[in-house]
Order: sequence, then C-alpha cells, then structure tokens
Amino acid sequence: MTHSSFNPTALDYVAGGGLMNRRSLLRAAAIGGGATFAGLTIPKGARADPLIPDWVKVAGARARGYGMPAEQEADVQRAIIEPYKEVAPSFSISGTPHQKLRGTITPSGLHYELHHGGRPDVDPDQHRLMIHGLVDRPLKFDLDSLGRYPMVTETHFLECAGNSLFNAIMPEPMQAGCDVLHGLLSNSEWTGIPMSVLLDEAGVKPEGRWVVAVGNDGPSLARSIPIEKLMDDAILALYQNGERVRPEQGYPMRLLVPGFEGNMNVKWLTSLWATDAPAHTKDESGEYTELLADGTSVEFTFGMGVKSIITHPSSTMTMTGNGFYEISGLAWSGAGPIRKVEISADGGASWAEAELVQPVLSRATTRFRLPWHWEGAPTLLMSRAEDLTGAVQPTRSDWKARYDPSNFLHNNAIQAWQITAEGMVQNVYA
Ligand SMILES: Nc1nc2c(c(=O)[nH]1)N[C@H]1C(S)=C(S)[C@@H](COP(=O)(O)O)O[C@H]1N2
Ligand SMILES: [Mo]
Repeated sequence: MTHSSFNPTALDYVAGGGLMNRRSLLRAAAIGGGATFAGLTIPKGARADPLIPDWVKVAGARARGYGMPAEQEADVQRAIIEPYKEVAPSFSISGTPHQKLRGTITPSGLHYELHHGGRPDVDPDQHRLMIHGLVDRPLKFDLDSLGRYPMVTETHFLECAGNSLFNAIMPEPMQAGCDVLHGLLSNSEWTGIPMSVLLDEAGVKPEGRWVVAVGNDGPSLARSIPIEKLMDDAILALYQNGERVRPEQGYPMRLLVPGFEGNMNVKWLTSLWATDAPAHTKDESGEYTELLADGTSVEFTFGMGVKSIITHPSSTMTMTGNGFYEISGLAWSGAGPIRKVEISADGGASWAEAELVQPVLSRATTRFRLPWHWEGAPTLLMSRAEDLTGAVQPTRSDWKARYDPSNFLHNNAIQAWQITAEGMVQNVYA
C-alpha cells in the first residue's frame, strides 16, 4: 500500500516532534511529485473503475419527518458518567464524545447532561416563569407569551465547574476518552430573549443587586446571580441549535449566563427573585465552592477559566501509522474570545501556534488545527490556550498548587497526551 508519500521539507517544521507551519497544509498539494496525505494513489496505466454499489440499483428511502444520524454511527453516544450512583442515584451525568466530533457546534442529542435530580418531565402548558422580589411589577409568563418577545441568537459553550474532575483528583491518570475526561463541555447556538428586556419590564428596584434563579425540578436548583451579568448578556434560552431547547437542557426554558460556570445556567427556569444580597443557597454555599490550599474556600467562582483540549488525536485512540496528521482540538474561555492556541509535541520544550478556525466567537468554543508529521516515535502532545484578556492555561502542577488536594472544581490545566511508539494515545500528567 502506498500511503502518505507526502514529504515535508525542513522549512515546514516550526517546533520539535514534527509540528509544522500552520500554513503547510495549504501548500502540501503543491509540493508536487504526486504527493498525497493519505489517499491511495492509483498506479499509472491502471484502470480507475467507477464503483457501482448495490444501493444505487434500488430506489432510495422516502423522506422522513425528523432525520437521524446514519445507522452506522450508532456508537456516537454520550458517555454515561455515574461516580455518585450509589449515594445519589438521581445525580445523573453524561459527557459529550469530543473524540468523535469535529467542528464546534455540539449536536443537540450529544450535549452533555448534568441533572441534580434527574431530568424532569416538564409540561410546557403548565410551566410558568415568575419575576418577583425587589421589582416594581411582579410578572408571570407562560411559553406562549414569551414567544412574542424579541429574540437574539448567540453561540456559547456551557461547561460544568466539575469538568475534568478525574484529572484533578485521581492519583494516576485515568485511561478514558475525551467524553469521560472532558465531556462536561458543549457548545450550542442558543436563541432566546435578552434577560435585560424581561427584567426591565418588571422594573428591578435599585436595591435589587442580585437575582436568585430557581429551576422547576425536584432539587429546586437555585443560584444567586449579580444583576450586572443578567443585564449585560444573559439570555432566557428557548431554542437550542434552531429547535426548542431539549428536555435534557431545560425544556421549555433555561437561563444562559455566557461564560459562567454551568451550574448557574439554571434549567427548567421557573423563578427569578430579585434580592439585595446573594441567598447562599445549598447549590452555592455547600456545592460549587472551592477549597484552597490555605484552608479557606471561595464561594463564587463565576467565570470559567481559559482552557483547551486536543481532540484528535486523544486518549483511547490509536494512530494509523506514521506520517501526516492534522492535530485538532477545542479552546474556550469564560472571559472572552480565544487569542492564541499553542501546541507542543515534545513535552513543552518547544511550541507552535495553531490556526484558529474562524469565526472566533466570545464565550464559545474555537476549533484549532495544526499539521503534524508523526515520525512513529514516542511523543508528548499538549495544547495551551490564551484568551483576549491575556490569561493562559496553567500546567497541572501549578493548578493543583492553588487548591486543597480534594478540590475538583474549575480544573483548566493543560492536558497532555502520550503517544507510544506503537501509536497508542494515553492520558498522562505532565
Ligand atoms: N434546574 C436545574 N438546573 C441546572 C442543573 C440541575 O440539575 N437543575 N444542573 C446544573 C449544572 S451543575 C450544570 S453543569 C448545567 C448543565 O447543563 P446541561 O445539562 O444542559 O448540559 O445545568 C445546571 N442547571
Ligand atoms: Mo455542573
């Protein structure tokens, strides 16, 4: 089999371990000599027979009301992650299989799930949203009345503060895929009503500095949110990737506070209670506080840190021989757009800047990519993201040093993948 006869020149290399200039990919076809990345060349003089498979000889299937992925893709599923199954059976989690996806939008059926009391079966006709407390006009809405309000459409990531928890607390790196290790991150196009429109209509009093958002599920998940954030860019999301918000994501409505920890994005939203101070609910005083190395704890870590993961290749994958690959991954930050992603293929000794796939949106995932020539030798791959505020991803040891060893929240440390000489991709701490 002639495979990957593409031979990069010395000029194409920009860092150790075979990392190439991010523009090399575009030039590769022009390198000449009949070079290919991985396509099989048909020998000169051989017949290139057109394929006439069976399916072209029969009538195709009829149109259908709601399309589904190809049957052969049935194994592209969320990973069910149940570390608390024994103690808290209703605490239900699934992770997005990033290693099986490309692009940036998470298909709605693969958006991660985190339910503190399972997924409630909300009746949209009975569901109401109330805005009350320190307001001039307490208001009540049903789904129909909300449909008349002006709506915006924005792409944003959601990330659970507990994402990447196994890498935070396991003494040895867990050998699992990106779905289990980093799957509590997803990215969707959300459409809904700017929160400022609804809060202005209710007329929040000057003393109303905080709003407690409450969900219509068993645990009545409740979070205190500063009024500034709600007035700035929060959305009452009614649609997800063009269709109604999925039951898993809070049907028929959820709060979206872009860039803030997943937990604050209250699903099945039923109450917005304007107050003069945070309520210190169980969800923010007990859960979702971080214990620091000095024994104190932080209660309100709203924004998600700058972070990136290489999804291709990533742990549990196997390389299909040495030669050309494109390294690809996702970067995001709760503070704003990604400015730069660097990749190292020699354990951090040298770094090369990846291409950011446009558009680079604020508080959304950005895909990055970089051509790479894997020599078939052991390689340590890492990615390091920087956002527009200049914040850079920490190493795992720097990140760990800040916290008590038990803390698993807000882990945005650099992920390292070890590629063995045999081409196995493994999770390692570096
Ligand atoms: N009402 C309610 N809202 C909720 C939750 C919940 O259990 N109940 N889980 C929170 C947590 S911890 C996260 S990380 C996100 C998860 O959103 P998703 O399931 O749509 O991915 O929703 C948050 N909002
Ligand atoms: Mo979460």
